[in-house]
Amino acid sequence: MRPRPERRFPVEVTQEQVEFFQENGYLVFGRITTDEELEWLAEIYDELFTKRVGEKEGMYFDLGGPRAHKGVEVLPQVLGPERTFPELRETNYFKNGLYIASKLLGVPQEKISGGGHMILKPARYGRETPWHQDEAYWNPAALHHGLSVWMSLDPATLESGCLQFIPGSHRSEEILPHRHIDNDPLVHGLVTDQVDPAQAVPCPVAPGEATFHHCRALHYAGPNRTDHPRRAYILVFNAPPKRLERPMPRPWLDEEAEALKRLKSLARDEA
Ligand SMILES: O=C(O)CCC(=O)C(=O)O
Repeated sequence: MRPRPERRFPVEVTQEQVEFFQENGYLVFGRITTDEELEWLAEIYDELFTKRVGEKEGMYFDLGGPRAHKGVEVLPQVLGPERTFPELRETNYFKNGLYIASKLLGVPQEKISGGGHMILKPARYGRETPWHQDEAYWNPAALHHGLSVWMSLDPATLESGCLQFIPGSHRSEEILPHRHIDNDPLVHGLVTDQVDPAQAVPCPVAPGEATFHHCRALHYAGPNRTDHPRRAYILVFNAPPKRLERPMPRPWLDEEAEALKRLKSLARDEA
């Protein structure tokens, strides 16, 4: 891999942007890195997906269901790309993302931990990412104060699957009930039915522009109906979570753990 381009791309955050995020649970920030860095990131991105890096350890899988489209993946995801490419933590994208996250969350950068994942919507058949709250995937024994930074390496439009948000949904007291995509507990992707899509605000972005969303904000991305892939690189930044005396129930996580256990014991019996 060629060396990381080093030119810095300084950003600032206005009080207006902080207030918009706190009120609405999302923010379209705009440009967050340089063209050179974007090109370099695209090479890394394509290598990770072509080689299906991390598949054996469960760090590469299809979020949209196992081989749902004629034997090919519809929503492949790479978790923790910085394990393979540690330089990803040195990028404008990562450093600016962390800086902006600290302003939006009102938490000093030193207290925030973060990492990345990548979701690819292949051209023409990339499946929708259904309505969900990110926190529904997370540890139920803690209260989370975090957000995601979402940057696309390609034009993200309504047709290719840009993010859409329900303004103010991050202020809900509870995590909404979720279920697994296709009601299959072995599909890692989650969906909630408690949403009014008429309230959705689509947020198209150009390559290298980013949106931010709170971990409880309801969001969605449509299928990719274009002839180009939609390559999203996402960073998740969290303040230290607060332990809860009574965990918030997340039965969908228990169902998934049970289904995986059953699958493993079946595989053992067959061996
Ligand atoms: O990229 C997508 O399709 C969905 C991304 C998402 O749900 C997230 O970043 O939380």
